[in-house]
Amino acid sequence: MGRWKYKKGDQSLDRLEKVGRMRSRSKKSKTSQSELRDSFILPESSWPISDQGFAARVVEVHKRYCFVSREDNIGEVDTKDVWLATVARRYLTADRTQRNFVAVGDRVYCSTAEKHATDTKSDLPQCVVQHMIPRVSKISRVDPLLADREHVLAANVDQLLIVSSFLSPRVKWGLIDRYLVLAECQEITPVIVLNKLDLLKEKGDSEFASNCQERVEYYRKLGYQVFVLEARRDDAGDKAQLSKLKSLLAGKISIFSGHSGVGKSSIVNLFDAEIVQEVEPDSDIFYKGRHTTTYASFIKLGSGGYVIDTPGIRSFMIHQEGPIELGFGFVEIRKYASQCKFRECRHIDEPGCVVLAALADGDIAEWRYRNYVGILEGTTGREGRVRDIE
Ligand SMILES: Nc1nc2c(ncn2[C@@H]2O[C@H](COP(=O)(O)OP(=O)(O)OP(=O)(O)O)[C@@H](O)[C@H]2O)c(=O)[nH]1
Ligand SMILES: [Mg+2]
Ligand SMILES: [Zn+2]
Repeated sequence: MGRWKYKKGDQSLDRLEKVGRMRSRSKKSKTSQSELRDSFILPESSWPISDQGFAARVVEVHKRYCFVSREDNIGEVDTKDVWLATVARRYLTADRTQRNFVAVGDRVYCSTAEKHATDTKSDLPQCVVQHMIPRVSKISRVDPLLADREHVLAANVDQLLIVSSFLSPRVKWGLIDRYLVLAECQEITPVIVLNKLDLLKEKGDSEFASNCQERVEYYRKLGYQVFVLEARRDDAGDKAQLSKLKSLLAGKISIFSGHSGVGKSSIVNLFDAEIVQEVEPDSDIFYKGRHTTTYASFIKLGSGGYVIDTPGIRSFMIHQEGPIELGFGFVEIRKYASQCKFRECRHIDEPGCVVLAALADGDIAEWRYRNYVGILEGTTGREGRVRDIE
């Protein structure tokens, strides 16, 4: 459920979209669809100057509408000032390669709308999204509903917090690696957070525990920040780590992403979130697979900075197609890839492959290499399907 009340069963927004579609269709010959799309994305310097307009951040996205909050000229978002927004009708038929027009974190230009214009029962003030600033970065995946469409989960973020739990649910290292590839390619700083240390201590067998320890050290050696937390406890297990993470979040926009039930909302709540995030109430050790957070939302932290708490994702297929981008996303492969005999080397069985030599020497961990191959083969497989990897 969203954070702001919007009465279910109110058909006005659906109607609005249909009307928009009909009107735009009749004008289609005058303005091509791609021109339409291009005119939606406009740098701030080209925004129309109007008393009725204001700059805002998208703070929550629903199927037919979104919520935005005003942003001042130094980038402060007043997350208590919430508006119900719809995208301007003229864009609704534009060519879509993406699931949504806007994503959480998008910076938009809105014009105020008369209440009766959208005719909703919401008490919130209403506005229309007229333009969007080109995105600086985006976190996106292949849309699980339509494979050739992109689903942008969030835009304009500075940091990606990759959250996993050791157990309940069990950590998926392959998912962490996919997120790392995305962060490397988008030039977003990744931060790895491993939660539920208490469960690892209580329930994890020694082999699993030492395996986890080894991987944490390997990521740290690669230069990644790794935090190990117990978010259920007030002191999160380790005060020093918590205050370090707090200072890392201050002054930035960070997205928390990962599977459902790993403790994303619990961690957000440790940082004095302006709006307390709902957490799976049954803190039973066995996780039941319920999604507690259902919409990504943009939250101001009392301790400084903004975070985007997201619902747990079931699948995360990335867009990186070929070995060059993928090899770039694995930093230790990137280090060697330029020395391979062939520029297009996939580092599978090519002669003169320096990556394979580094693997044989133990410079590249086998499990990381396996994840690289898993992603590569998954995305280039004959059936064109993306296989999930562990
Ligand atoms: N044992 C243990 N449980 C934890 C810890 N952190 C969070 N939990 C529990 O794990 C469950 C899931 O936590 P949430 O914060 O709702 O997880 P989430 O990642 O936000 O889940 P979604 O919103 O569904 O994506 C809750 O019952 C928490 O109390 C921890 O460090 N140890
Ligand atoms: Mg949550
Ligand atoms: Zn190679």
